[in-house]
Amino acid sequence: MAELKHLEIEPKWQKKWQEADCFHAVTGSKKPKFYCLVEFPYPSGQGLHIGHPRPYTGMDVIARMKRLQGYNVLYPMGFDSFGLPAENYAIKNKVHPAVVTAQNIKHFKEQLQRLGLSFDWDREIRTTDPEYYKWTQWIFIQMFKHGLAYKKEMTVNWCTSCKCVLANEEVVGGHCERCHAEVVQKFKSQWMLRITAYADKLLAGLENVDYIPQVKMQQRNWIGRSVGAEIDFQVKIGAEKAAEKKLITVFTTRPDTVFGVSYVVLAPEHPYVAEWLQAGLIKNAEAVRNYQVEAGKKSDFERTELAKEKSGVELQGIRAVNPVNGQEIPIYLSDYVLATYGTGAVMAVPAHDSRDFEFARKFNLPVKQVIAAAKDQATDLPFTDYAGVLLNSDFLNGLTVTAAKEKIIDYLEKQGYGRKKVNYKLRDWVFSRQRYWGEPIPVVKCAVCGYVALPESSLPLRLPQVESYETTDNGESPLANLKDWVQTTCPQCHGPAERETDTMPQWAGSSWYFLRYLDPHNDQAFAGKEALDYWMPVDWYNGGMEHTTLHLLYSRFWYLFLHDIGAVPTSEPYSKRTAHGMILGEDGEKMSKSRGNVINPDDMIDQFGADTLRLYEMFIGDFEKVAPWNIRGVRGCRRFLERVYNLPDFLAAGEKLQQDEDGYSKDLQTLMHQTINKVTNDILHLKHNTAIAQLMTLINAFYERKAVTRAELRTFLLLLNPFAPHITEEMWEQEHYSDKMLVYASWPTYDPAKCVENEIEIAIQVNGKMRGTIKVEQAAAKESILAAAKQESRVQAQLAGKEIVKEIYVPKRLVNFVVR
Ligand code: ANZ
Ligand code: ZN
Repeated sequence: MAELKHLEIEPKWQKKWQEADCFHAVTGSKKPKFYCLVEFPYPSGQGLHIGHPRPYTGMDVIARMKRLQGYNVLYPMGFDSFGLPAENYAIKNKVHPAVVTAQNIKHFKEQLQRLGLSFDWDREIRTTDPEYYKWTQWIFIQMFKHGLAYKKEMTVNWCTSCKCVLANEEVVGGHCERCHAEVVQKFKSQWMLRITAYADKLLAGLENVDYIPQVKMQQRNWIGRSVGAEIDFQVKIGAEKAAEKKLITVFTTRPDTVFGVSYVVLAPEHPYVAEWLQAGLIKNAEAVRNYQVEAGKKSDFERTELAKEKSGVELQGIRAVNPVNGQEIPIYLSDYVLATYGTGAVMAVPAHDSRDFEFARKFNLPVKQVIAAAKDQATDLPFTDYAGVLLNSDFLNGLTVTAAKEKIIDYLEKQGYGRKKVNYKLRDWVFSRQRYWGEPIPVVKCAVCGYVALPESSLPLRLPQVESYETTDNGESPLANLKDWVQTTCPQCHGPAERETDTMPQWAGSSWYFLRYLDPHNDQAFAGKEALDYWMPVDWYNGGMEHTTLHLLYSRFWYLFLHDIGAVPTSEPYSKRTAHGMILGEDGEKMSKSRGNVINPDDMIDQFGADTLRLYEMFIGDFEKVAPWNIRGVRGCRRFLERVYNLPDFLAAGEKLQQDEDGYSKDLQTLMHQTINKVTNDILHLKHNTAIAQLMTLINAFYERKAVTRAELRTFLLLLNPFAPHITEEMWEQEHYSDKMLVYASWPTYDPAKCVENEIEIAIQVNGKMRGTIKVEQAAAKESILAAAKQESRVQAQLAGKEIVKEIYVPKRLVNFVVR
């Protein structure tokens, strides 16, 4: 038995591929292009995680098959190297984050190269290179010039441990996504990106791309387009006439329920409350102030938790008037209404909204039913279904919800009581971080001109050296300590100005990185027109589900903007998006140091080889589902490869078999064609596990027969190559299939006609009793089948000396001889 020496074979082929630059993608090649992309890693100090090879190999399999099929494949890799962990490490160990980052990248790259991934390393990028972030800054300036980057005073999520502002997406259950410390609300002036201006375009674009359904659904929900109405409620203070006072405008998706309103709720931060307190119009001012303080301590997440017990306080002395029926109703403050959504005010309809229902129960407020499941049918409350009929609603009575909605909006608009309104859940993107290790924001603040962008010719604005990487005590970035750097002149009026000291968030560099791969050394543009026109859009992008509403949405936004200013050729960046599942520990739990269930890829490669690791991670289960690690599975994959490596032992026997024009033996012809068909199509649908299972079936057939023809082995190696590229190259060379490496060969083709089993089995009866079977060609004629049936030995014995009085033939199934 030949020993599979992976520690010799694998580095040998990695070196050969690198020397021959096999995976270099040429812009402008006449071959059809295929751009496949995986999310580039953050080079953490822990090195590559066992989860990384899953998506990288998954796409590598596709890239390798596509190359063999004659495509000009671009499969690039780089490093998303700005961010907190390097900075926290720098703070602790007093080393520059750039030094830590360079070390980490070196280690990561070595690990990636050991996996035999077919990346085009000539195009490697690092978001921390000034030559790279120059263009991140350039894009920011374009957004600034188009009014999409602006500064805003706002309450922000403040991580008490990182001392840093977090985006909503970085707050999980009221805690920092990274360090799990408590997040509180803080008032701060922040750079914002107006992603909301692209809400409709981001939704519309989803119609024209091939993303897995969960991704589309999550992006749609995150954008959260709601169609409804704004309705104005007059305010009545004391005995004064309502009409002379302010209007409370509510946003509702259910204007059809307006006759069922029993009170109005304002967010505790609603600006009217402060005004009325100031003016002394609220009788229970102290209780109201206390309630505001309590609400301010909670995050939006806690406030909107459905299960939470409702709390609130009435604004005594002030009431609202329902415009449709003139009814006077109370006004409450409650934290279940958010200041940041809609108008920060809600018309409460307890009979048809669960939150309002709980609140009304608690505060003893009326519950007025205005919708029933069907006419005259008793209905449990709250009834929140959309399918229903209106009642107790004047001119809306008897209408369906949909019809009532239309009619009431029309009425409100005619009367001047309200208007149709579309709202989005999507918020603008907080784009400032008070940290060191990020792209400097290329803007100065001038006392005369306001915020002014740096001239593009001055980019990159490099990160200056600092003594300490810690956030200043008042929460400013460490750059704020560099007085000489901060003091500058205004590019517009040449008067004194101050530099922005916030840096960009982690998500900046990854919002456009897939464009830099196309032309990574261009110093005139983020990428040249020829490269953009040739390669875009990305044909297939695979990444984690956790990035659906962050990176994936952000990068679409940047790209859609670049398209609007004519900087990129297509309307969407990614034609296709898939997602992979996580790999869990053997215990079915997420791998983590604290659980002690972490598997290190280096150990696996040392012990079993990269081919085994690759094959195992592709065989572990459905690509998009989570899968627990299983060392027995790894050993099984290793054994499979050992069987592959010993297949040449069967070649001598294979040469003696009768072969068809492809060199396949007659008995395995169908299976060969079926396997090519299945592996090809399974790979295209990311069903790598079932493709591998098919190859296992085929090798079992070789072993059962103890023979393989040269052509069968050749096809087998080609089909296995995307999964196990090293061993297949080695065997290709050993068997002298060509004087070139396997990577330059062509993917095998199949004949659909030969995929179907050609022979069928026919049962033979004599006087209705089963006596035997024969195999015949699909297309065989009745006469030849009857003749063959009579020749079958057991049948022959039954027929001997008898007279056949009748021959019955049921096509493709059975022959019955009636004898006497
Ligand atoms: C009256 C009503 C009656 C409502 C009814 C619902 C059912 P989406 O779909 O999420 O847009 N709402 C409006 N602004 C709010 C805010 N700032 N904080 C909390 N809730 C708010 O939901 C819109 C609905 O959520 C609105 O429609 C409003 O309650 C509430 F039978 O108005 B509705
Ligand atoms: Zn100026």
